Amino acid sequence: MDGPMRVLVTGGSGLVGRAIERVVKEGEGREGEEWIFLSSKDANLMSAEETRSVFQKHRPTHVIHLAAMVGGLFRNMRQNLDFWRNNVFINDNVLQTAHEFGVVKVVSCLSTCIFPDKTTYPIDETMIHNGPPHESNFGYAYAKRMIDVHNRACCQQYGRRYTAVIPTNVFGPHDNFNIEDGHVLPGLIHKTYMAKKEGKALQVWGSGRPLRQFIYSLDLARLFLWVLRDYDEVEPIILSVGEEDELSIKDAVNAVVEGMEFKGDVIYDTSKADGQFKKTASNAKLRKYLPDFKFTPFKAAMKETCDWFEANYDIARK
Ligand code: NAP
Ligand code: GFB
Repeated sequence: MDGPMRVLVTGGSGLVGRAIERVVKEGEGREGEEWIFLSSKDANLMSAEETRSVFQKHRPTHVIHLAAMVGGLFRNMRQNLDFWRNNVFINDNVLQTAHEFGVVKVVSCLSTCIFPDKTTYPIDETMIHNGPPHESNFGYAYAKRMIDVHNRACCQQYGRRYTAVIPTNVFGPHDNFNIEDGHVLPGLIHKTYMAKKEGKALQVWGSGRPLRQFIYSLDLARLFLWVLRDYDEVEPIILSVGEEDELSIKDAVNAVVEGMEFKGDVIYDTSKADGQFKKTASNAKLRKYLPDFKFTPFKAAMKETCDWFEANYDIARK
């Protein structure tokens, strides 16, 4: 990329946005780059008018588009229509407005949970549209898939080189630790914190058997900067640890128990849903580009996240 970049990060106040802000501030930012991190208070991106005015104000050359209605399995099961509509509005406003304001590049976000439920493994980037997603989050999944459709259509009609990344489950500081709406790791960390405080057992939802790959938010942030600067395909790229790093939910529970130094009982409530059993994704495409990228070891990342939550309990989203 030549010339100074003025990067607008939508969803800048969230889990991934805060991680990008930290790595930029701690040295990954470059001379002449300007970074603007938005929250919904700066603009409700479901409104075309508010989207235009925030683009008018900042005149970005590049956009990292993170803003979305986001949630764990249980919130998705409750609100498939909201996840569909809200994310379609946000995504169309941001991508269309970026094009109209001449933004050079937009990097948007899909997710490994949007792939077909009935599929062969490992999943790779070519399989996004090869069948319906899992029933639990089809609203969110289809809305995310439309980003890829939008990027391909905008490239064909206007030559725009807008692209998207496909992160696996993300965790880290500044996550949404709300037990009902959040993802599994922040939910378990919050529940373990309460169980310790109240001297009660830790209630895990589901059987603990499903399998997941988890990426630390700070590792994802470093990969986002590489995609923004050096990844030139319109085709999306999976950003995930390898298949060999896949864990069961039970393994994740044990890591949370260790990270929180919890000594109480752990109970599995199998009346609660398990969701997708697995969504094993290949990171071979990423490894082709970055064979030497080092992920933070899971237990170290978990310890940092647990320590962050305990130190920031009062201000954490929960
Ligand atoms: P998050 O912590 O829930 O943050 C969501 C961000 O979007 C916040 O900054 C929020 O602003 C903003 N936002 C939500 N609705 C908005 C609206 N109507 N107008 C403007 N801004 C709005 O989410 P995250 O986990 O960082 O996810 C970031 C991206 O990664 C999303 O696109 C998500 O789909 C994707 N992703 C996440 C995961 C994961 O496991 N977390 C996995 C794969 C992909 P406020 O702070 O003001 O509410
Ligand atoms: O992160 P999570 O909610 O979403 O993980 P998914 C759900 C898995 O963790 C299920 C188990 O197997 C749950 O039974 N689990 C155990 C818990 N205890 C808990 C708990 O306290 N809270 C939660 N939330 N789960 C999501 C998609 O799927 O993946 C979203 O629905 C999003 O759209 C996200 O893309 C990345 O990994 O199942």
